Parts: sequence; C-alpha cells; structure tokens
Amino acid sequence: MRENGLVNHDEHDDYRSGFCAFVGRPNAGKSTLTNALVGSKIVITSDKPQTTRRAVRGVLSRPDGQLVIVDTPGLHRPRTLLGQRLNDVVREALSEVDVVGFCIPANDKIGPGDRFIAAELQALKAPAVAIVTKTDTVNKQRVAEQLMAISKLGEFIEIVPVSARAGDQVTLLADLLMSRLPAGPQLYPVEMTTDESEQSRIAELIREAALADVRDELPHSIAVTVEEMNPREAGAGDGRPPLIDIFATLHLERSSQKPIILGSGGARLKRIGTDARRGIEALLGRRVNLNLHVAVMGEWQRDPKKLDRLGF
Ligand SMILES: Nc1nc2c(ncn2[C@@H]2O[C@H](COP(=O)(O)OP(=O)(O)O)[C@@H](O)[C@H]2O)c(=O)[nH]1
Ligand SMILES: [Mg+2]
Repeated sequence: MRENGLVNHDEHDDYRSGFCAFVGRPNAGKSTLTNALVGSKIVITSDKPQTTRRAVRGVLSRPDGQLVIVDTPGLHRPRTLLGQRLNDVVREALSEVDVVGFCIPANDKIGPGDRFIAAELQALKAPAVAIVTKTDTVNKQRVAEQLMAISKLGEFIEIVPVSARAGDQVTLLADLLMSRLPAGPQLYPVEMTTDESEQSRIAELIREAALADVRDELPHSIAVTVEEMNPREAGAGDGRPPLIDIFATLHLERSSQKPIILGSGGARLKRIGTDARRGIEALLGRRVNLNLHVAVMGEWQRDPKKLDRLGF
C-alpha cells in the first residue's frame, strides 16, 4: 500500500475497474443490494417510495478490481418536479456506466413499471443484467417463474436471483458485474466505500429514522439538512474521541404535518432522534448529541429554488 492509500497494481494487468448502475422501480431492493455488495451500510433503505433521492456511489474493492456501484432512485412516472429530477438522475447515471443491474423483486408481479424500465434499457449501449431480488421471501418455484417472466421482458446478458438480506448469490453477482468491466486502474482508495460526504450520510440517517416512523403522504414531504457539527473539547483522561454536537433540520411541506412528526408530547420526534443518533454514532465511532429541529418549507418538491437549496 502506498501512502495515498492506493495499491500499486502495475504487476497485475488483469485488474478491472468501472461502473455499474442499479435501476428498478421504487422498493425493488436496489439500495439494500448496494449495501450488501459493498459490505457496509452506505445508503439508507426503507419500504417507503422515494427513499433514495440521489445517485449514491458505493465502492466494492477486491484484489482483482474495483466496482463502483451507482444506486439510483427508482424510475417512475414523475408527478412533481422532484420526481422529474429523480428520473433525470437515473438517466444520467445510466449513460455513463459499463453495466446495468435491473432489479425486480421476486415477490411482486411484473408490471407496467418494469416494462417501462426494460424499454429504456434496450436503448442503452451498456449491457444489462436482470436481478431477481428478495428471493428469501418466496419459494423456489416462484423464483423460477419470475426468471421465466423476466426473460420475456428484453435482452439481458444474464438473469441472477439474489437475496441481499440472506446474502444469497451476492458474491456470484459481484463476480458477474466485475467480469463486465474493462481493464482499468484503481479509482478509489481501497478503504473508501462511498464518496458521499459525512454530512450527507448523517442527514440521510436522520431521514431514514423518520421514514421508518411515518406513513401515507408524509415520507414524500421529508427532507433533512445538517446545519452544524461541533466537536466538544477533548476531556482529560479517557482517550475516547470527544462528544460531537450535531444540529439538523427536518423540513416538511405543510404546517399540518408538524404535529404528526412531533407526535404526542414530542414523543415521535424524540424516537426518531434516538434511532438516528444510534446510526450516526456507529458511522462516526463517537458519541453524539443530536439536536433535531422541525421546519416547514412549503411545497419544496415543486419549487426549483427550494430543491436547489436542499441539494436536488
Ligand atoms: N426480505 C427481503 N427484503 C428486502 C431485501 N432487499 C430489500 N428488502 C426490503 O425491501 C424494501 C425496499 O428496499 P430498498 O433497498 O430501500 O429498495 P429500493 O427502493 O429499490 O432502493 C426495504 O424494506 C428492504 O428492507 C431482501 O433481499 N429480502
Ligand atoms: Mg433505494
């Protein structure tokens, strides 16, 4: 290992590197699979739509190469400016990759959403692997039926059943994706699993905790920004990294949503804060004091200026 964290691969001319993008309708299991391939939680997941709002990059480093996985928001028919921007994010990600992974859950019927994506994929120059996700949720017969149905959707170099949750076939999928990459240099230091900033990962962990706790229309309305991160002075003695104070804002679209997120007597916001703090402490490896503030930023999903401010 050289000082900059890059491994010198001059002696291996079979080293490969490149990009893979995961697409699929919302809830197909793209982000969970990204985390499973990378081997650590770099992107948040939930059963609510629009959980992934940006193209997040995860890096899988192996002795034989480096696979950069671009986890994308689901492709869907847009209803708001945010929805349109999410589709643009996906299309842009797709135009730049070496191979595409099209995720389709084993426990869901193939629908118009899948056909819409399959049609988009046939126009790309990158080859596509079809991935049947969540195989732990169904029996073998159902997996076989899904494989058959997918083979009729379009041209795929392979159709692979996986379970990110059970860890089934994840390595096989990694081998397959890696084999489609061109020979190339190492792109990131081996210890780096994502290029997301610490601040945006923290904001995402807070949003994940909030998503886990709300229903109906509210998930769409939540955005999170981290305002400040202030490490305290190191105390004498115990050698642990000092506590850090984090100030973050949960943005909602309507004032009527505020009491919902607060819960009775502020109980829900407190629970969200406690959940988020656990995730953030695991990420930072230090104790965290999290201050969550709720603000209403009217109709941010349809307002270009507000979307810009929130980073979309
Ligand atoms: N049982 C099971 N559930 C999964 C698996 N992969 C994802 N899920 C669940 O499916 C939901 C959507 O997953 P997510 O990765 O956020 O989907 P995305 O919208 O395509 O990124 C979450 O509740 C996940 O926990 C899997 O392999 N097995
Ligand atoms: Mg996702």
